[in-house]
This record gives sequence, C-alpha cells and structure tokens, in this order.
Amino acid sequence: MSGPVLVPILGDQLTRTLASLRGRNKDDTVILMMEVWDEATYVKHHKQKIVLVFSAMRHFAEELREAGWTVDYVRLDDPDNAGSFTGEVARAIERHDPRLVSVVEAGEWRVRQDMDQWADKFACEVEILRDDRFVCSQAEFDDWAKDRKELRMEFFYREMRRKTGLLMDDNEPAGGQWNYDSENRKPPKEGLAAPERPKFEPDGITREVIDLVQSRFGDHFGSLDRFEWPVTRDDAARAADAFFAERIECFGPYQDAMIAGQDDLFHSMLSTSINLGLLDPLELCRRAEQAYRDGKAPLNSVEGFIRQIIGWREYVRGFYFNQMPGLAEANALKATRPLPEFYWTGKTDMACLADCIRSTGDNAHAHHIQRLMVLGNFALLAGMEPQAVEDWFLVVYADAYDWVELPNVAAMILYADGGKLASKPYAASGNYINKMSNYCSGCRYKVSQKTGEGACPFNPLYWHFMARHRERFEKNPRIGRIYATWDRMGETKQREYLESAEAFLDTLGPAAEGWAR
Ligand code: FAD
Ligand code: DLZ
Ligand code: SF4
Repeated sequence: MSGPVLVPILGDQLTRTLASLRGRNKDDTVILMMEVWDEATYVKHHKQKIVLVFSAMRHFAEELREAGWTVDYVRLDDPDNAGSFTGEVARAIERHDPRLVSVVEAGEWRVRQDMDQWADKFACEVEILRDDRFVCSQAEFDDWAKDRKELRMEFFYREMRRKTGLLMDDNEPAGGQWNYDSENRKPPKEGLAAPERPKFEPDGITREVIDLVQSRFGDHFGSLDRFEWPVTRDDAARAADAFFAERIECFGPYQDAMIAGQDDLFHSMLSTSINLGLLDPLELCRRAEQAYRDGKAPLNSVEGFIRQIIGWREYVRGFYFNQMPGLAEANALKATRPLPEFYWTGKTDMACLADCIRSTGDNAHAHHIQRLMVLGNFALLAGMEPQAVEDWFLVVYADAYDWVELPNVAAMILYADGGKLASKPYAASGNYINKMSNYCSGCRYKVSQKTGEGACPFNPLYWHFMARHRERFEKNPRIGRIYATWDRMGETKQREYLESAEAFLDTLGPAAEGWAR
C-alpha cells in the first residue's frame, strides 16, 4: 500500500514530541483527532473537564496545522461521527487508505483493550507505541514490582531519582536525605495567603466549546460559571512560570494545609496541563531542581514537588497497569455504603466537606490533602462502596483519568487493594483536620467533642472504622498500637463511640441515581 501514515492522537496526548509524531514526514502523515460521545459519557464528567479536553484538542489541532501538519479533526456534532475511537479510526481508514496506523498506547485500561483489537479489525498495519512521556515503562515497573511482597512508593521513587539524576550529587541524594516531608507539614498560620495564580479567560474556541457543553452535557455535575484552565501549551507554560516564580517556595511547607475559600494555596495547579500532555513532567522537575541549585527555592519544597511527579505520579501509573483489571473491582474492606447525596450537592453541615465539595463543583479541582484527608478519609471511615467513590472522583476532577484516579482512590484512600500500595490506611479523626485547616472554627460540629449530638462526626467514625477492622489492622506495625488506646477506654466509652458513629451513619441518605453514569 502506498497511502499515508494515519496517526490518531487522543485527548490526553496533546504533545508535539509524541512518539507517533517523532521522525514522521509531514507530507506523508494524516493526524486524526476525534471528539467522540463514548469518551464524553463513559462517566458524566464535570462540565469543565469536557470543555478543557475539547478546547485543548481544538487548539492543539490548530497549532499542528500552523506547523504544517495535515489534521483530520472530527467534531462531536459531525453528523457521521461514529461515537467511538474504534469507529472513527475505521472511518478514517476508509477516507485516507493509510499504509500504517501509528498510535501511542492509551492511558486508560478500557481504551487500551479496544486499541489492542485494532490490528485484527483493520485491513492495514497497526503499530502501538509506548508512551515515553512517562519516565518508567510498564516493563520496568513490572520488573521492579515482581519479587516484592509490598510495593512502596518511597523505594520506587529512589530508583526514579537515580534513573533521572534529579537532585542527585555523585549518586547521593542532594542534601543527604531522600525525603524532606518532616519539614513539609506546617499548619496554616493566621493570615496565610498565596499569590493569585494566573487565570485564563476563554477565547473564541473555548467559548464555542462552552456553548456545546452547556447544550449537550448540561445535566453533568459542576459549574461552568468560571472556566480558567490553560488550554494551550503557551498558557500552560505561563501557569508553570507563575508557579516557579511565586509559589514554589511555600509549596513544600504548606502542602498539607487547608484554608476555607482558598482553593489553590501554594499548589502548582498544573495537573490538568501535565495530564493532557501540554507540559512535560520531567522538564518541570528539571526546572524545580534548577530553582534549588540557583538558590531560588528551598530543597524541601523542590524535593516535595519532584517526589509528587517522578514518585507518586509514575508510581500510581505503574501500579495501575500492574494491578488491572482486578484493581477496578477490589474491595478488601468489604465496604458497601452508597455514596451520600451530599457528595454531589455539598449540602452538609460538616464545614470541611462542604468547602471541598464547593471547590470541586466551582473549579473541577480540589487539592491533594482535601482529596485525601477530607473527602477520601470520610469515604474510608464511613465504609463507602469503592466503585461508587471511584466513579465520583473520576467524574468531578478536571485532571481525572482512570490510570491516576483509580489507584489514588481504590488503593490510597480506601485501602480496597488490601494494602498493596500503602502500608496503612489514611484514617484520621477530626483532630487532624483541625490541626491542618481553619475549617473547624466555622463548623456546627465541635471538633473537641468526641461523642454524642454535636460531636465532630470524624471522631466517632474513626473509632468505628478501627474497631470494625481490628482483625486486619491490629498487627499492622504502623497503626496496630492504636488498639491499646481503644482497650484502655473501657466498655462504656467504647459503646458511646460506636453508638454515636452509627447514629450519624443512619442520617446519610444515598445519592439519587444518575449523577455519575
Ligand atoms: P501539586 O500539589 O502541585 O503537585 C504537583 C504534581 O504532582 C501534580 O500536578 C500531579 O501531576 C502530581 N501528583 C501529586 N500527587 C499525586 C498523586 N497522588 N498521584 C499522581 N500524581 C500526583 N491527580 C490527578 O492528576 N488526577 C486524578 O484523577 C487524581 N485523583 C486523585 C484522587 C485522590 C483520592 C487523591 C488523594 C489524589 C488524586 N490525585 C489525582 C493526585 C493529586 O491530588 C492531584 O494531582 C493534585 O491535587 C493536582 O493539583 P496540582 O497540580 O496543584 O498538584
Ligand atoms: C476525557 C476525554 C473526553 C471527555 N473526550 C475525549 C474525546 O472526545 N476525544 C478524545 O480523544 N479524548 C477524550 N478524552 C480523553 C480520553 O478519555 C483519553 O484520551 C483516553 O481515555 C485515554 O485512554
Ligand atoms: Fe470537619 Fe469535624 Fe472540623 Fe466540622 S468539626 S470542619 S466536621 S473536622
């Protein structure tokens, strides 16, 4: 065959140096980009996420055309749109009669399963290339994981530091330690405020997509009142510039802090751009390291940022493919409670949850510690069914893709994998939230009250959780000793905790159908 090479580029592959584009001849290549119904609706994504992906795709297509590439772009409202990646690639093969389909492996298991069928389905050669925007290949991760009883991010991270040379001085970690987390747990002090991050006004392309999403996905969760995400490589670069100039210094110390109404604090807010492919994660890490080497940012902040990216981000991706498809069904703690309605409406008297859910609806974002220690911690303690919680996290965040959301939710917050990813459950009482935020001072519940009407619900729920999973956690070296405290309380106090928790759990109504799927 003498036709061109067809290069399908998916919505989270918006990278000019993508493996399927490198070394290609522009005269001999047709790039295919597809807005498809299946991707927009496999869960009912937050409206901002659909706007983000479609707008970034449309901008990327323009950028490619300006650079001289031929782009065949299929819009959602194209009357012949087949509605799926496989259907659209099939139609494009008819249009272009390519000699080869060259595609980068999909990030999500579900899509990868379909893609693996393409070679059999289509009457032309198909090559699926490794996504080398990640430092660690799947073969490398599987090899690292294969003889280990427990997978721990910290050891994986050290391998990635050695592999990339990031923050390494002659084979030793810069500053003499691998991890500076102990310096990174500062509570928010009175009056703490972060500089405003740059906001990106919607341009004509984004406004057109906003109209499309309002009309086709108007019943999806979340607000479109403000849409401020970067949708181009240039804008994403500006967002990164502002982070390195203004916020990285405090990023480390206040990484775990929460302040009502301050939705971003010192976080980078770069996950949407990294996950779309607009920013190169390794380049960001090198910039962070340079800031440290130039004396412009402290080591604890820089190491913390780099660990999130070449540590956690790479680790959860390797873990996802290593554990799929079982991870999606995992429920080691046999949790069955339906997701309560207030996760969608934000209508709860718990000030911490209300603020995190408000930010989630307004911005399609909540920062890490809000996801982990408020929204996640509550779901864990209340024993919510993993698949319902996973759907929620996949729906509500603009940076959510199955490969990164599922391990964080199933394994990190819900312990549904039985402890393969994390050595202990991230369970905490109201004390932790009170220490790390200013939420409790504005809450109808009293964080200092342990049981009874008006007590912070996290307090009895914490003990209810620990008591009902005693058999599993008693021997855990990291939390087992908590049971000595429980035993010392005596039966009356224990009963008060358990009854308070149950009375509270009885008030949680299940969510109405139809929010997530
Ligand atoms: P920063 O705090 O500035 O961190 C810098 C970068 O590190 C992030 O942009 C991100 O790329 C990376 N990172 C940090 N933590 C993690 C992590 N645990 N896993 C993977 N990458 C990480 N992140 C997503 O990108 N998509 C998700 O769907 C997602 N779901 C999550 C669900 C739960 C329950 C939890 C606890 C965490 C989840 N995270 C997810 C990780 C993290 O919360 C977000 O990456 C972060 O809040 C994004 O904001 P930021 O860019 O300001 O991050
Ligand atoms: C998230 C998303 C959405 C909402 N829509 C599309 C789309 O129409 N076309 C597309 O190429 N990608 C979309 N995406 C991102 C994909 O879901 C993502 O690329 C795959 O799931 C990765 O396996
Ligand atoms: Fe959250 Fe409890 Fe504090 Fe209220 S008192 S904000 S429920 S931790």
